[in-house]
Amino acid sequence: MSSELPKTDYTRWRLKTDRGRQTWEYLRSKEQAASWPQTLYDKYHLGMDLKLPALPEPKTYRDAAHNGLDFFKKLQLPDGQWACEYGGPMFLIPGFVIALYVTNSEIPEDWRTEFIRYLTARQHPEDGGWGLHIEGESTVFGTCLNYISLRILGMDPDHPVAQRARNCLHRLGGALGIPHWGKVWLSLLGCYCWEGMNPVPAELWLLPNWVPFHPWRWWIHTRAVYLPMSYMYSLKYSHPENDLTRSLREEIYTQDYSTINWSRHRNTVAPPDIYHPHSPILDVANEVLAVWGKWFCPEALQQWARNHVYDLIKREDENTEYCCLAPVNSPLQLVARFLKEGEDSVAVREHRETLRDYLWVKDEGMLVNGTDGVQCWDTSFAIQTVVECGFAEDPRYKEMLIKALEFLEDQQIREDCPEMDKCYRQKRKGAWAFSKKKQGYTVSDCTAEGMKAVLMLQNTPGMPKLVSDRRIFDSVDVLLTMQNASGGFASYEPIRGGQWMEHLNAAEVFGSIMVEYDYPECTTAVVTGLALFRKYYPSYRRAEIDRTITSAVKYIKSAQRPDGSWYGSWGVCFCYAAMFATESLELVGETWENSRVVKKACEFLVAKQKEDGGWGESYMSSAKKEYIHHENSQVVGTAWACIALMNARYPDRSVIERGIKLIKDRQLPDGSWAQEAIEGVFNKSCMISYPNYKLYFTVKALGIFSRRYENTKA
Ligand code: LAN
Repeated sequence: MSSELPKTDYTRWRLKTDRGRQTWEYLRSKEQAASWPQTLYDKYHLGMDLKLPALPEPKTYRDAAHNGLDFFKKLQLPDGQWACEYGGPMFLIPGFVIALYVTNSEIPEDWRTEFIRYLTARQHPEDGGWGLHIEGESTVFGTCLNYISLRILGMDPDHPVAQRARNCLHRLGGALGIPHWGKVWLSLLGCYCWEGMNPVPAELWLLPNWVPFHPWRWWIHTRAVYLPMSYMYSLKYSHPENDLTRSLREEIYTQDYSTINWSRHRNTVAPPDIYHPHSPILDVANEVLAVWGKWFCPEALQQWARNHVYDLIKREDENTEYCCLAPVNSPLQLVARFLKEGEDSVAVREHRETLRDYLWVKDEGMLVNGTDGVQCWDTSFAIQTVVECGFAEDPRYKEMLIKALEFLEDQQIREDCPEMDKCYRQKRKGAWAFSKKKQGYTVSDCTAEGMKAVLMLQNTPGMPKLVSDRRIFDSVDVLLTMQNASGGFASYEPIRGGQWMEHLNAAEVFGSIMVEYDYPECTTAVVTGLALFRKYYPSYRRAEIDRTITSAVKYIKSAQRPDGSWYGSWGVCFCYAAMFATESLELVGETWENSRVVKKACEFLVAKQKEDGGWGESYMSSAKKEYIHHENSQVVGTAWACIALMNARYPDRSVIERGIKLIKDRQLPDGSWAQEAIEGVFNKSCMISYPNYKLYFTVKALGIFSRRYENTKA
C-alpha cells in the first residue's frame, strides 16, 4: 500500500545537531541540498544504501570488536553524540497531530507526507489496526488515535488504508472503548464529550503535601501527564466543530453520535486495551469525584486550582526550555499554553519549535521519538564500551572519545531548578539527563553512567580533563539524594508514595506507573558509579558512599527471584537485568565461585541458552513477568547474557563462547549488525527501540570476552 503514497525526496533530509538538540531538516531546493551534502549518518538513519566497503574479515573476537567500533565511529554526530530513532510506542504521533491541529499550528507538507507513510507502514497487515506499540496487537487506543491522525493529516476516508483502519476500529467496538488518555485527546478535538470521562480534578494539586496520595508523590511521568490534562479537564475545552470533526464523529463510532449517553461510558474500555484494570477503590473515587465536580465544587475553588496548576505548567516549560519531560506531556502543555495565552503567544511559538526535537525520520517515514533523544545515555555507554574493550588508548578512537567527552561535559546539568520545592523537582545540579541538558531531568542511572564514562576517560592517559573535581562531586551529591529506604534506586526520584497507590492507576493501558519503584538496573548503575568514584576520590563523603553501596547491593540480592533471575523494567527483560545485577555483585567480589546468588543467576541464564548458542527473549517477558523465548536468538539479548556470565566469572568458557560466536557470525561485512526484535520497554506493557544497543553491547561483549580469554581465535 505504502508504494502508492506520496514520498518526500530522501536525498533532501538532513539531521541537524546543536549541542544535543537533533532535528531533521527538509531542504527545499536542489541548490540548498547541494551546499549541505548528505552525510553517512544521515543516510544510515534514513535507511539508504551506504555503499561501504567490507572491512577486513575479523580473525579474532577482538578484530570483530574493532570492526564494530569502526562502524559505530562513523555514526558519531559533530556534537559528539550518537543520535538514533527512539520509536516503538504507537500513541505519540496522535498527540502531536491533534495538539498541532487544535492549536491552529501549521503541519508542514513534508511532515504530513512522512507521518502518513510511517503510520501506513506500521498498520498491521492482518487487521488494519495499530497497537499500543509497534509489535503489539491492535487496540482501540492505537487504532482510533492513529486513524484520526491520518484523517487530520489529509487522508481521505475512502482511502483503502483508512477504510481498513476504520473497519478494524468498528470490529473492536468503536471509539467509545478508548482508554482514558484517548478520551482526553478525543474530547479536545471535539469528537468525544468531557462528560464521558473519569475526572482529572485539578483540585488534587491544592491538597497539603502530607496527604499520602498528593500528586507530588506520583511517578514523575504520571504526574506530568495529569498536570496539563487536569487543566483542560477543568476548562472542558473542545475544539470548535468543523466539517472534519463532524465527519470524524460519524466515522469512529458504531452508533449515531447524537444518541450517545456519555456519562455511561466513563468506564467503557475495550478488553484488548486493558493491561491494568480499574480497582474498586478507583471506581468509587471516580464516582465521588464526578459528583463533586458536577454539583459541589465551588467555582472559586476551581479557579484557584486552575491557577495553581497553570503555574506548575509554566514552570515545567521554563525548567525544560519547552522540551518538557516526554512526548506525552509536551503536546498537552502546548495545548494548555494555547488555551491560556493564545495561538501567537511566545509560549505557543516556543512549543511549536521545540516539538521538532522529538521528530525522527527513517525509511518508513516520520515518527515521534519516545524522548527528545537518547543522547547522554548512548554516549555514556559508547565511551564505556571502548574503555571496557581495552581500546581507550588506541589512536583510532582518540578523536571520537574526546568528542564524546566534550559532549558529556557540555551536557552536565549545572543548576538546580529555581524554587525546586515549589515544582516538586529533584536536585539536578551535577546530573545528566537521559537525552539532553535542556530537558533537564535527573535520572539516577543516566547520572551514574554519565559520571562513570567521564571518570573512565579522564583517567585514561592522553585524555583531557574537562569536568572538574567539583563538578564530579556535584553528581555524587545528586546520587546520594536518591537512595530509597530499601537500599535500591528508582528512576527520577526516590520513592515518594506507597505502592498501594497503584489502586488509583487510571490509565488502563500501563502497569506500575503511579509511584517510583526500586530497579536493579538503576541501582547497579549508581553502585558501580559510586565505586569508581571512590577509587579516584577516596575521601569525599566516604562513609556515606560506603554505606550506600553496601545497602544497595543488599537490595540487589533481595530483588533476585527464587529462580535466580531479576526482572528488568527498561530492557527486554531478564537478560537485561542479569547483566546489571551481576555487575553489582562482581563489584563486591561475589562470583560463581563464592556466591549462591550468582550461581543461581548463572543457572537461570544457562538454562535459557538456545540451540544456536544465543539468547533471545520475547517482549512478552516484560508484560507477563516470566521468561518467554523469542523464536530467534537476538544479538542484543545474547550480548547481555554473555556479559552477565562474564561478570559472574562463570567457569565454563564454552557456554559463553557459543554466544560470542553467534554475535560475531551475525556481524555484517561493514562491521554493523542488522536490526532485530525490539530491545526496550517501559511501564510493563509498552515497547521501545534502542537501535544503538545492537552496535555497542555487541562490541562490549566481544571486547570483554577477548580481553578475558586472550589469543582466542575466532
Ligand atoms: C525511559 C527511557 C530511559 C529509561 C532508563 C534510563 C533506561 C531507565 O533505566 C530509567 C527510566 C528511563 C529514563 C525512562 C522512563 C520512561 C520513559 C521516559 C522511557 C522508557 C522512554 C519513554 C518513557 C516515557 C514514559 C514515554 C512517554 C509515555 C508516557 C506513558 C508518559
